[in-house]
Amino acid sequence: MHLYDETSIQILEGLEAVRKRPGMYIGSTDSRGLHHLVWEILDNAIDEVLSGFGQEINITIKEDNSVEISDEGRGMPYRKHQSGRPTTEVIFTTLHSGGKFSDSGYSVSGGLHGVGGAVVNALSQFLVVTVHRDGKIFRQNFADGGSKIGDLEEVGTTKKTGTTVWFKPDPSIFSTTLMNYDLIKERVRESAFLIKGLKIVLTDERNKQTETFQYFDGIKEYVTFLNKTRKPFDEVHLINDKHEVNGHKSPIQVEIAFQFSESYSEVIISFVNNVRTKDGGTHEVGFKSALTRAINEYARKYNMIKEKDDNLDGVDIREGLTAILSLRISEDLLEFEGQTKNKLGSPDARTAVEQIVFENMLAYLEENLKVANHIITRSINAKKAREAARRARDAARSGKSRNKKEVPLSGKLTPAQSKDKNIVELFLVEGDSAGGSAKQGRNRHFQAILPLRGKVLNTERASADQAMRNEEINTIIHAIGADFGSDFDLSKMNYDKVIIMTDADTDGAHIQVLLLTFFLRFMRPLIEAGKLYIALPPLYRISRKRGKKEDAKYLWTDDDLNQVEDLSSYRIQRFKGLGEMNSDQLWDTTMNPETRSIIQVTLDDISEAEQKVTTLMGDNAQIRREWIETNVDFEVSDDFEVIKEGV
Ligand code: TSJ
Repeated sequence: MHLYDETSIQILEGLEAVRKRPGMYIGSTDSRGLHHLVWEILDNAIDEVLSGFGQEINITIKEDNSVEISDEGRGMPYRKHQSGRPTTEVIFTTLHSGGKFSDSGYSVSGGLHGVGGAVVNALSQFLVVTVHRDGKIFRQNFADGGSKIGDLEEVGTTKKTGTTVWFKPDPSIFSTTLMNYDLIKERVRESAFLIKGLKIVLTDERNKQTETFQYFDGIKEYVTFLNKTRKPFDEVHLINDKHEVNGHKSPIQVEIAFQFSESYSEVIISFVNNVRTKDGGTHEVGFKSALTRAINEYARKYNMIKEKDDNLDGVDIREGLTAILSLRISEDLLEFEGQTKNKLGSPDARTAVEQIVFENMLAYLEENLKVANHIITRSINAKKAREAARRARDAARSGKSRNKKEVPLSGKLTPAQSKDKNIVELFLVEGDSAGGSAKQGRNRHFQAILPLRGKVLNTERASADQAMRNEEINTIIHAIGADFGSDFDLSKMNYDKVIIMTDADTDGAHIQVLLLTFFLRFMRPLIEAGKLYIALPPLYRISRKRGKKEDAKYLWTDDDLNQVEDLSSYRIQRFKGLGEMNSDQLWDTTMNPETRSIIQVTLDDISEAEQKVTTLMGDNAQIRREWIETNVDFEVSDDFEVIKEGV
């Protein structure tokens, strides 16, 4: 009995540690951390599918923002563990049950290696696990951070097998407990693309919607999906091969789907063992280098580039490329790099991808001469355009150009007094009149204003050269001062923050998207460094007399307005645009770092952002109109995180 007590104390301490420092286990306690709980449970269910048991997973977001995830696998083991307690209970109450989940050689989907259940339990208001196994149904309940409500109980009989976990994140831990359907949907769709045949049914009981994700063509369909709004000039091509590594049991499995389109953007998304490698790594390097080598070899063979000419550059070849890389690598060959470990470091992955892609690509080009010629013609043009843009830029820099088109017509910029790159902010402001208010309202010491006239160029459908010649774009590039495209140099930026400030209406949303498209394509590192923001001007000002004083409030949404008590006693002012605010109001609500709210644009999910941007910016005006009409409240968009400053 003494032993048992000791173990149970240890266990309590284990979960207590998670509650004391949730950040250590799930990164943060904001919306991102909240969804981490969902990923943990989902990854466990997916692992069971990958082990070969069950093909279907159900996820339900309930009305109270609790989440239920179930699989049709073997059902968690429930018999007595060596500690004397049911294995199920051990899984949800100890942090040291990791390891025994994986026995396949390949480490499967990410996560906390088997301690996910306990971590989620520790951070939940309640958790219920139900196991269908051996013809019986077992259930156990936990509450308030993983405390046992009772023992594992047999609650019925069944013909099915599988595991169901229902949990509700603890509101005393998380700053928000609102489940984001779109975010979960993106993740679910990604998993369904990566694991052929896996069926995931996602239900949201808050607004009664259900969507099913299942792709029998895997990453091939992923590419088709990403290129939905682009104009591909060939079928999706699939490479699927193994590469043996000396002295290692399991080969590296390389699966790549790609397609070229008439778009100018390059989209490469990579995964290792079904986990996204957001920062790329050796597999992407191998892919790019093989592609560049194969195209150049082919182009020389058919005299599309002359003997004396330089090779085509990788960046030019990849214009219009959409590619998904999915590798399976055994644990012993896995290396990750970087602060967030999102970058693959394994040297063998580079060799494997490079060899497989080079051979496959050469054969592909020889068999598809028309496509090959088109890719090469396009990259020759891209190279010319890039060189022309560079010449124009250099000329503009040295002030030698006499060509009006090539001169940056800036001069509209109202600079800040300070030149301190660590504090200065650049506001990109819609329209001259709002620009005027912003100039008046700003803190001139550290805030610069650049008014933008009319619509910004749609850079999804423009070449780098065209973009460069566009006056607004050119002015932005010059103001930021860090060049653009492959020459972009974050350390040269003149500003600490670039803040997009538009009216809170449809046109404003459109301008935001156009600017996001531009930054995504030409200054991505600026976004990655967290330096791009969207200002949130309020929609309403309400005020009433209190004796001699005026009692005034700003409101950001219609919901806020409807929640005001005794609204009829207020005077309500609706701001149709930034220009309707006086400079003090603009400063207080939108520009003053102490009191404003701004959105930091993050690239949590590049594929999602990219998809959105192409959908919005591609040729399909209908889709764009629909999207904007349903998303006029742009600030609640999923891939952008709202940062409340001050207040
Ligand atoms: F995260 C979690 F632990 F809470 C969780 C685990 C959540 C969900 C929705 C599913 C699962 C889960 C675990 N599904 N399936 C399993 N499988 C096992 O734990 C299992 C089953 C059978 C055997 C066996 O050897 O018979 C071994 C294991 C590890």
